[in-house]
Amino acid sequence: MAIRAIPSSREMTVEDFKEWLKQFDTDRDGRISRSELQEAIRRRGGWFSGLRAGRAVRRADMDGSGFVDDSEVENLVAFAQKTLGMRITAW
Ligand SMILES: [Ca+2]
Repeated sequence: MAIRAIPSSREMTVEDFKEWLKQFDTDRDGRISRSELQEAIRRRGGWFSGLRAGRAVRRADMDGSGFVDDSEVENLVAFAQKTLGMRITAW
């Protein structure tokens, strides 16, 4: 599976962000687990990815399932902007 590189100088939309994150849904259950998010952070060159991934999943996970499902992905946008330095626009 090829991971699409995100040019850091370019802004991405929330849809782009979802597409990017979907690449890390390795078990293809349509949800992002802590370990899947950890891999995404690692690809971005983030530090303390395990800790950050766990915290981010907990914060985004509104229904307490332990996963970030499709409707909760938007809750990761602020995290990605702040922690991963991604520039994400509303549309
Ligand atoms: Ca998954």
